[in-house]
Amino acid sequence: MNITEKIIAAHLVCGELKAGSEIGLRIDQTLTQDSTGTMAYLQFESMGVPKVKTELSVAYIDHNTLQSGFENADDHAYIQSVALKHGIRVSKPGNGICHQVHLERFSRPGKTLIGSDSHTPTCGGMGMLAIGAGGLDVALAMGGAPLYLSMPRVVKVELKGKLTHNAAAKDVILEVLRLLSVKGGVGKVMEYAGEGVRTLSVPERATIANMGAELGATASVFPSDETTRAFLKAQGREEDFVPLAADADACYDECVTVDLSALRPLAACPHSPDAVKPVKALADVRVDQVCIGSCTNSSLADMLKVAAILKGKTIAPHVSLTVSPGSRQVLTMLSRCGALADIIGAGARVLECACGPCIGMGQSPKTNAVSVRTFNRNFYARSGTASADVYLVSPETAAYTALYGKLTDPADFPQVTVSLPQTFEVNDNLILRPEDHADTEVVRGPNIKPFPKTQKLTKNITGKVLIVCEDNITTDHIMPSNSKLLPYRSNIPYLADYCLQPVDPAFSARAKENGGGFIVAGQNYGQGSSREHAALVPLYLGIRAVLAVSFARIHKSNLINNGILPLEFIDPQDKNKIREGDELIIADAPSDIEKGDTVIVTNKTTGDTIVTRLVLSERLKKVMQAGGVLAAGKSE
Ligand code: MIC
Ligand code: SF4
Repeated sequence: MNITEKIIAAHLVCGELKAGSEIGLRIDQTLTQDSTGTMAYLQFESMGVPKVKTELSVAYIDHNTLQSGFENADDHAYIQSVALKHGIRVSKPGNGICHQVHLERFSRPGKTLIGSDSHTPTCGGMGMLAIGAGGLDVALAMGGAPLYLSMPRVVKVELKGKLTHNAAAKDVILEVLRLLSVKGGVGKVMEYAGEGVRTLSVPERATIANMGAELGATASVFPSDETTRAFLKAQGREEDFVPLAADADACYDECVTVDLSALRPLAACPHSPDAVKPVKALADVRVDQVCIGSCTNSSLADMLKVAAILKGKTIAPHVSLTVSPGSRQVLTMLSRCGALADIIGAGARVLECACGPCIGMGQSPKTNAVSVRTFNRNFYARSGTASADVYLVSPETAAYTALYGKLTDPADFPQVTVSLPQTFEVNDNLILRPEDHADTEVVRGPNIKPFPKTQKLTKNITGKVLIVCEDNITTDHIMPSNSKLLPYRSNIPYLADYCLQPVDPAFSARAKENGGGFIVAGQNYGQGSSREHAALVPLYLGIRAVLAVSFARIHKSNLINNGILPLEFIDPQDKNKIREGDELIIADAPSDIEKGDTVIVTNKTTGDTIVTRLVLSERLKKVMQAGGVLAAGKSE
């Protein structure tokens, strides 16, 4: 068996290890963060489970940390209280980004983790099967339910050789993105193997696993070896170590090879993580802003490299440089060893240990700016400035770029090497334990509104096509997030006015005028974030079905969980038979679903009949018929 199969086999509750068939997995650990957490906990509360049934559940507060009104602080107070009451640990704001802190303090080889954040696979760097999911799936797992998913295909990513020329872990995953694209990983687990794995530290492996999310992959997994043991030992948790490797004769569904020695620094160009070019080819691009941090590249090793490059120098006069260490552990150690002073000395603006600019929580660049970031997503408008061009690079490239004021290839400079400490400084005093807070009462501020009610699937679903979108629409398009909107993550009626705004600012008004309708889209609809809001807001606006050429995994299950039909064109050309404003009828979805894998849609305006695909397991058929997973649970 390969590693993926081993972990799945050890957690299998139902189904078989046959690619594409539905499996149920026992979930050992869960994590939530605050921007998806409020909804996840409202849903969890509605299930009436007194205490979580997982081995470990942690609620992180790391996204909505700009408190420019009462809303975010209200949400923090709600999350802290509801989590402690139900047996969940709380990582307070300031303690760090969920994925970085989870890697340091809680990740364990061979365990399963799901999180209400698409970058949960970061802990795959520790040999966990770590999967991003919608808040509702995480709520269900906290209540003891398995996570259901299609048995993924397993792709072996064979790493050869060793990184040189200041190429970094970030360049490895950018290379995989260049090879496979943002939809290349859908339905797959990327399993890393080969002699090159041994040359990578755990944080480097985590960087690669993190951006597997950008491939659309279900998860990314590394072996657990002596490097893993050393990292756990340095975190004071050697007892959590177990070795994990693929059998010598393990089989894989696909294979990709990356020669680390041949890699040179890369950059993802605007506006997609797979628009990858060599940094050298971009050397004339003048840069206004450089941002270093995010769950992809904010480890101690990343920050030490940045400090080594910046030491004794000054950033270019036209550049604004921000640095956000990934956790309080990283920040503390940077400050103790003096590296923080080198970063500050060069002119960096040091931000708190949180997601910050990665999710548009401040630091939006100026009009038409070029912003170079060590983050994982450069989707259109995500920085908060729609006219800005965002490039994604390694910390090494970012640091040199900040110094020279234009995209700068670190391969032209001496190799930067840093070594990880034998022991990390551990201080978990910002992680609250439920056993110490037994009498917590749930605090609910006025910003917290109930989540919208789903509808049972009915015959004769009719309505207008409200929008026809292109390929690769992200959840950042469907439900934009920035410092102005994130405070309303627990207020769906408010957010509804911004649905699909970057694609068409009139969409929401049109949906309201027509009392709902349909969305039509191309390939990979809903890629990116796990935010369930990208389903809850359309639900609130009366969207009953989305017709697309294909869907991203998490978004598709968020739609099903909330009773919205995700219908795939069997013939992608059928998309061209539908125009905005056309009237569609789905005459009998309940019996179409009962009978098989297709749903018939009629375009009343043109007279065309369009056969769409909807492949559902027996369990999901019940969910769809009932109008979502909570409704299905109640009707059992
Ligand atoms: C993101 O990187 O897009 C986020 C913000 O972390 C999201 C979660 C959210 O929208 O709250 C994600 O990746 O799932
Ligand atoms: Fe936070 Fe950015 Fe990572 Fe999402 S991708 S969890 S916003 S740091």
